[in-house]
Amino acid sequence: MSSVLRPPVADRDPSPAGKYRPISSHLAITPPVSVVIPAMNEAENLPYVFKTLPDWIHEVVLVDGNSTDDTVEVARELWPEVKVVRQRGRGKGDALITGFEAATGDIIVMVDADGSADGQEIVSYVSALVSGADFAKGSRFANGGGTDDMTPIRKLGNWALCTAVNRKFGARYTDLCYGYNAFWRHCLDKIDLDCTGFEVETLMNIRVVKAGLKVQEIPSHEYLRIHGTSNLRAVRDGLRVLKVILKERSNRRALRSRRNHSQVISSVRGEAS
Ligand SMILES: Nc1nc2c(ncn2[C@@H]2O[C@H](COP(=O)(O)OP(=O)(O)OP(=O)(O)O)[C@@H](O)[C@H]2O)c(=O)[nH]1
Ligand SMILES: [Mg+2]
Repeated sequence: MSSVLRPPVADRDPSPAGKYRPISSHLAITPPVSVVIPAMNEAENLPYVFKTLPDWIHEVVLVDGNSTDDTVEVARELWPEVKVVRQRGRGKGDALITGFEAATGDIIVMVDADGSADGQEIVSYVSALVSGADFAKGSRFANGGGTDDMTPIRKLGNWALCTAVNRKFGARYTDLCYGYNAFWRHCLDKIDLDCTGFEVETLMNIRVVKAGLKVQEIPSHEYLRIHGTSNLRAVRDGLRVLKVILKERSNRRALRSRRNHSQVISSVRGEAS
């Protein structure tokens, strides 16, 4: 089966936080980087996922969705220092929120466990963050990105939902429902995630815009899931995404009218005094 990909700490430079670590031929960074991987029955795919992770990352947090296969054992075999956490509830959103809480790095990268993401791209995400972005958002439709995995109908759905988010929230996204993203830990305080399912990426993408964070899209290539079947149900999950968009929009309207209302009250008070 799998063999150890990560040498034990004693055999490598532990690269303590605060010290510069080279992450490419022309870039060295100090912030520790955590990779959060939601995984539900992905034992067969994990060797491909871990194989591409760069060795300069600080920690890997694997969030197990009560897998009934050897997901946890395989992860431990491949990456002996992996931090395994079990999610409390159900769904990818719940898993990611659990993983973000467990991660200790200043930078957090979210990577799917189905073998569709190339860990070598992490350097592009991290480079964008250390160059000033708050949120590095993967895009399969930005120049240089691509997908082997999406059917035409899913592309159409993603495009329609992405257009709705751009119109309603003033974003300029080329992709919406994609699981490969990275961000500084401080973003979590501003986006306050509260969802359970596949709508999680959409919620993040909306809330980072609402919070006025600096978002940079990173061209990314999505490969085919290697083994197993997708957990995503296009219609069910598409509707969940749409519901989140509408809810975030009405929250925004309610906030705006509360603000206008309090401005009116304070100007009336000002005139009266
Ligand atoms: N822990 C946990 N992980 C999950 C859950 N649902 C999905 N995942 C993981 O989230 C990642 C993305 O799920 P996929 O089933 O590949 O869905 P997708 O990438 O949106 O869809 P495809 O493009 O068809 O693969 C994978 O690593 C899954 O194992 C869950 O309920 N709990
Ligand atoms: Mg997938």
